Amino acid sequence: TRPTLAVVGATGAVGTVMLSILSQHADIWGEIRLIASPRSAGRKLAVRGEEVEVVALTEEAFEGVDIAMFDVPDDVSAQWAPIAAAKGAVVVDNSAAFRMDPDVPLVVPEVNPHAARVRPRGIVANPNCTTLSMIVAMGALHAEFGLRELVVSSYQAVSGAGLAGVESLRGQLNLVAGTDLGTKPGDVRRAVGDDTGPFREPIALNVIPWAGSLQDDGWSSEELKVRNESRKILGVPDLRVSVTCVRVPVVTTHSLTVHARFENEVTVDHAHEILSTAPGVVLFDNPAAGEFPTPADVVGTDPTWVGRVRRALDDPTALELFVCGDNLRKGGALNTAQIAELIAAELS
Ligand code: 2RA
Repeated sequence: TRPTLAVVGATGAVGTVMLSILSQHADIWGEIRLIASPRSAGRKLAVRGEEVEVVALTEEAFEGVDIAMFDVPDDVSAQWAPIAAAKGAVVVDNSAAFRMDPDVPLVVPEVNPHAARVRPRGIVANPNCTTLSMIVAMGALHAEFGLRELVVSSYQAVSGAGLAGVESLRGQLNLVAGTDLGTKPGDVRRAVGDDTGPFREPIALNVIPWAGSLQDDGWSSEELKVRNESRKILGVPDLRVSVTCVRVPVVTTHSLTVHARFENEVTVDHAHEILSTAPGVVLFDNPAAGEFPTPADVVGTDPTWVGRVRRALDDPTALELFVCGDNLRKGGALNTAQIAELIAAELS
């Protein structure tokens, strides 16, 4: 019999993309049960061409579930993922609640698929969307060259902050469209008003050097996630990682500039060879022809796109790259679905 899948958080930004991915991928599932907060229970959502009624998150909702995907806030996962696991489901969790738990594997199927097999808590974690937007490309380069250090800046889309982030950008763009705003200090802020939604500053006509919550010594939680998760996924606990996270007025698709330093000298040709054959990666790198990835073209696609590959002028062991990945697809729903498919193949 085919496994029963539960999608917990089916109505959110990632949940919505998940339902479309489940409708596009090979249909390996028996029942697909949609679970959400009691507020959304009773809503009907389309998956695999059928309307399915959303049920409320309760212990009974996990009855008979083989694999449960969670895309809910950290505290909801922390409470409910162990309940689902105790009911016998393998949980694939997309919150930060378990990512750094040594008894929970953190899995990217192109990079460390084997890790998904060892899951003492019955939980497998899905990385943060910012880590995921570059890690498939970095994993391929690491396997060939041995990564020593990453220096990263992110250009993160507003949907990383959920539907509220998207609404906020759209609302603000309406307020500034057709004006000459953006020419005097504070003019955008005054036009947009105090309600900047999930962001600390106006996001229309602006960039914000902040994502996540404040941690020690001025770091943001998002920056520490990229560092800690990259180390765990690549299996390099002492990898040197420095990250600055920046929010930009893009709806969906995170971009990152990466300075990657390796054990030995590297060449652009060799890096091109690796990136053009790595599963899940598209090399799009011909600046003479105007070819490099941008979020406007990458959104809605599955792979990690890489362009602007250069060898660092002052360090023959380092590469500079520009990477784009759809934060709701590979950055969230797609990677979760790929992990669930790996586990389903193992269970069957
Ligand atoms: C963001 N990475 O883009 C976060 C969400 N998980 O805000």
